[in-house]
Order: sequence, then structure tokens, then C-alpha cells
Amino acid sequence: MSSQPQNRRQFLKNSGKAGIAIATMPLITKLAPFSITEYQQQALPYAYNALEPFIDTMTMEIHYTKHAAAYAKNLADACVAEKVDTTNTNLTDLLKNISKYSVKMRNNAGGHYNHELFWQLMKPAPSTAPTGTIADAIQKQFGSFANFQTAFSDAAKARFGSGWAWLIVKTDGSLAVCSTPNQDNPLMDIAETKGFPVLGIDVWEHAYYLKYQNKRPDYINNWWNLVNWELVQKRYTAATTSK
Ligand code: MN3
Repeated sequence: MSSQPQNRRQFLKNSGKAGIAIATMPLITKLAPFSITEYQQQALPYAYNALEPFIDTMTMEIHYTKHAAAYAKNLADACVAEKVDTTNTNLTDLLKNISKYSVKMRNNAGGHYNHELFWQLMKPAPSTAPTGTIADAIQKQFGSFANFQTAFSDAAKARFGSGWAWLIVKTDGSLAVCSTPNQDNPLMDIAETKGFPVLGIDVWEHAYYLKYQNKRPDYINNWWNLVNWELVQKRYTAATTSK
């Protein structure tokens, strides 16, 4: 009997430690994987309602559990059919050689990579303006942050039908805004403008239609409140220091 309080204290101490470990894990998951390497869909780094009011809960849930999940599933099927060893094939390398594979592989490898990146590129509002070397590079390339936002938003608005707009680092280290159709991305060897994507926005109707209907420009304008500039900086650093 007399040992119980001691055990209880010990229990609380231990469970307290475990609590810290558990609480820290999602944070690490959120910060670490800034390169997209996994072929399986990863956990969303926030709740479905975390991006309200700019992206509504139902859109996030359907987008993640139905659309993005389907790309991951169909990518897995394509990898089996086309004998891609997913353990030893870097997902980025697969995209860089996508012309050697089927249309199914192109659509779903792109769809999977793009969405895994997209979830991470957003975070609950408010988004703070970029700082550091990415802010300097944007200033240098576009003249001002406002000019960059206009160029990026215009690319997103002008994409006819479904697709994405991107901020990329080109092979010479400079920044550029571009857009891709469907689930293509700038890593692909078939892309019109190639580079490493540091920021991207999904402008498929499934990304915004429930809340915004035909008003894609309103979705784009609001989306700026969600940009995870810390991750954009990490990806920019990775792209400009690995060469
Ligand atoms: Mn989508």
C-alpha cells in the first residue's frame, strides 16, 4: 500500500515523458519531409478544418481522402504493371523520366507528388510574408513580392481547365513562374518549362468548387493566406545548394 504513491508518481513521470514524445512527433513529421519521396499517401499535416475559412473542411476531406488517395492507389497499380521498384526508384527520378512510362503513370505519379507537396505547402493562416534568401530571390527576379504574386496568380487563373501553377528554380538557379496541365509538374521531362517546384497551387475545380464555384480568382486570392513560406525557403535552399 505504502508503495503506491511512489508508483503513481513514477507512472506520471513516465507517462509525462511519453506524452512529450507523442506530442513532438507530429511536429517533426510536419517539418522534416520537405522532399517528396514516399509512394504512399502520407498523413495530412493538419486537420481537415485547419485551413478554414479559406479552404473549407469538406473540400479538404474529399480532396485528401478521395482525389489524392486515388492518385496514390493508381500510382501503386501503375508501378506494379510497369515493374517500377519503388524501394530503389526515387520518385523525383521517376518524374524526370516520365516520358518512358504510360499516361496512367504520368497522371498518377504527378498527381501523387503534386498533392503530397501541396498539403505541406499550406498551413493554417495567417501566412507571414517570406523572409530570407527566397524573399531576396523573389525581389531580384520579379522586382517586388507584389509583382511575383501577380505573376503567379495570373498563371493560376490563366490555366485553362485543370492544372497547376508553380514557382520553380531553374537549372541556372533563377526563379520562374510557370503552369502545367492536368497532373504534370515541372520536374517531368515532358514539361514545357522545367525546374524544381518550390511553390505550387492546385487549380483543379475539385480544389475549390464547393466553396468558390466558378470564382477561381477568389480561391487563388484567399490561398495566399495559407502559404507555408518556411517550407518554400527550405525547398529553395535545397534547390540552390545541391548544384
Ligand atoms: Mn487536387
